[in-house]
Amino acid sequence: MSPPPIPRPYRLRTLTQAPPRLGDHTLACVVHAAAITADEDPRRIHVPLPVLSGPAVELWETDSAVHCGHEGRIAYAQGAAILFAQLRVDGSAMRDPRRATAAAYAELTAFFARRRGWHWVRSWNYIGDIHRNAERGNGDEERYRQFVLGRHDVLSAEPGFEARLPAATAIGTGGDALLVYVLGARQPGLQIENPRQVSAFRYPRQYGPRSPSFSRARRLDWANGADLIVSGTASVVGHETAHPGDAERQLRETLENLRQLRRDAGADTWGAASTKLFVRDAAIWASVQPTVRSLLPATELCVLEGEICRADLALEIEVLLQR
Ligand code: 3EB
Repeated sequence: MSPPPIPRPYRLRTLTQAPPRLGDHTLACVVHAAAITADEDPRRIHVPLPVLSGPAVELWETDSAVHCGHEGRIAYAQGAAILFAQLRVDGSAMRDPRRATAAAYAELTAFFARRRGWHWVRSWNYIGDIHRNAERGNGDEERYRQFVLGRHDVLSAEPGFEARLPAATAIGTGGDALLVYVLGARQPGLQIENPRQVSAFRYPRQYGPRSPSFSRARRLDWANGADLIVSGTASVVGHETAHPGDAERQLRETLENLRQLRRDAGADTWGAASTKLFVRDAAIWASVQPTVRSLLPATELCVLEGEICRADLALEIEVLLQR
C-alpha cells in the first residue's frame, strides 16, 4: 500500500499542567492524575492514575480545523486525518464488566462504521479495580478477563479481525469505572506483531476464556515519515511472564521486546515522541529508576502508577515512535 500523500497530521507535546482553555487546533488533551469533572470539553481525556514522575499532560494538536461532538456516550474530536473518541462507563454499569465492555466497544465500532475511510488504530483501556474477583473459581470472573471477553465479543464479529486489531494498553485504576479512549486515522496502518511474543490474540486458554484482542503495534505512514504506535509492552516472552517477582529483569526484558518491534518495523531509526512507564506501585518505580535513567537517558518519560493486567507483571511500557 502506498503511503497517503499527506504529512504527519498532528504534533504531540507534553506539559506539566493542562491549559485552562484549549485552542481551535487541539485534538486531545490527555490529563493523567486528573480529578474527573463533568460538563467538559470533549477533547479533555481524564485518566485517573497517579503520576510518579514526568509530565502529566499530553497535548495533541493539528493544523486543520477540529470538529468536536458527542454521539451517544462517545465524546470525540475529529481533524482532517486523525481523531480521538472517548467513552466512560460508570461503576454501576461495570457490575457486569463483560456486558458493559461489549456495549462500549459496540458503540465505538458503530462510531467508526459511520465514518467511511476511517480506521480504529489504537485504544487505551483504563479499568477500575482490574483484578476484582480474580480469586473466585478458576479466575475467569476477574474483571480484566471479563473485559477481554466483552471486547472479543464485539471485535471478533468482523471476519479477519485478527489482521486489523488496534494497538492497545489496558491498565487498572482506582475506582470501578471503565475509560476507553481511541485514536482513529484515515489509514488502517500496518499491523506489527513481535516474534519474541505469541500474538496476544493467540494466547492460550490459561489466561482466560478468550484471548486479548490487540496487536503489538501499528505503523502509520506519512508523506514525511512514519509513526510506530506500540501497545503496552511487558515482560512477556512466548506467552509467559518472564521474571515474575523481579522488576529490574522485567524492565530489561520489556526493553528487548521494544527493540525487536522497532527493528521489525522497518529500521532502527525511530525516535520516541512519547514514552509512558506504568508501574504497579511506587516502590517498583524506586527500584527500577536507576536502570531506567541509564538505559533511557534522554527520554522524557511519564511514569504512572497502575495495575498491569497480569498480577505478576510489575511494569509495562508504551511508546509512540516517529521517524
Ligand atoms: C501482554 O503483553 C501484557 O488487553 O489490551 C498489554 C497491552 C497487555 C494491552 C490489553 C494487555 C493489553 O499481554 C498485557
